Amino acid sequence: MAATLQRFPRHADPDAVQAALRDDGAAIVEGLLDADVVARVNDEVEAAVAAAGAQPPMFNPVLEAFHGGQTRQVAGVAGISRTFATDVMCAPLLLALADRVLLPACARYQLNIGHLLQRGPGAEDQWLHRDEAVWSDVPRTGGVELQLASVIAFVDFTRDNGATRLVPGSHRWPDRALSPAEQMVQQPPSADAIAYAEMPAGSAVVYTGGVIHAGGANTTTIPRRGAHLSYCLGWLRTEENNYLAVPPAKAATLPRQAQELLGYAVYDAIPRGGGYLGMVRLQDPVDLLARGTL
Ligand SMILES: O=C(O)CCC(=O)C(=O)O
Ligand SMILES: [Fe+2]
Repeated sequence: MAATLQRFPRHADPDAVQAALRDDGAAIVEGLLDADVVARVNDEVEAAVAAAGAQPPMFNPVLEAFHGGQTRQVAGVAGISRTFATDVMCAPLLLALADRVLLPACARYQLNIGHLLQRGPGAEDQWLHRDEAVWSDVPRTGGVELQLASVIAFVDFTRDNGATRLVPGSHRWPDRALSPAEQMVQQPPSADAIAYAEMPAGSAVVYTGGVIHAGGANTTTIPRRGAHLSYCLGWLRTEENNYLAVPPAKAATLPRQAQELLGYAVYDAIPRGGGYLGMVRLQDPVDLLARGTL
């Protein structure tokens, strides 16, 4: 018997989803996106997905191995698909969860990465990992979550076509306190500890950065198109350089909330007794963007 995750509708009480995140580290939100949003994103990314087959190798071959040779990757999706930047990245339930998970440890959170991952036929199981390992040098201090992540289905996710695999409760395992390198040599989770995020297109599996998970093997002929969308504390370096992925001229065409999430807003922790990060010419860049003077 495989492990399971709690499932919620899009209009669920965010507190209830947060409770599931606290217990299991992960939860499924069915119907997070309307069918027309799914269709528009699919349309807007199509050319980039087609071009992804001919991309130069990644800067570090380990990353090719991490996603596997059959996976088409498109980074910077917020700069490619306006619908992704507005309706997906700013989805109210995702932000309500980010408020709850991340604001206790920051004055503002930000987009960490918006990454399309199309696991093609023949893709093998991805390595099980914790996403927070990217910040391997941040000391693990009790209870502070660095990240709220999601994988959003842009086709139906099934166990056979590569649905994300997650290990509920693994955010509470003691090995989380080890360095990422030490975690790699721990005993892998047993098969029955793994839950499969089977869900219809437009649904998402949401999880915190300490949960062990990975993409699944695709034994079908259908490419599994998903988006890895995650937010992190506003004082961390982001996985993707979002200012370059969505440069000012493009960011200026987006709503202010999207600009803020992309990192254009100053990080102002002065009311919390701290300082500020990310100003330009002594101003808040998001205001300069609004005035057309960035
Ligand atoms: O593609 C998936 O289902 C998971 C991807 C993932 O875990 C990652 O990119 O960190
Ligand atoms: Fe991951």
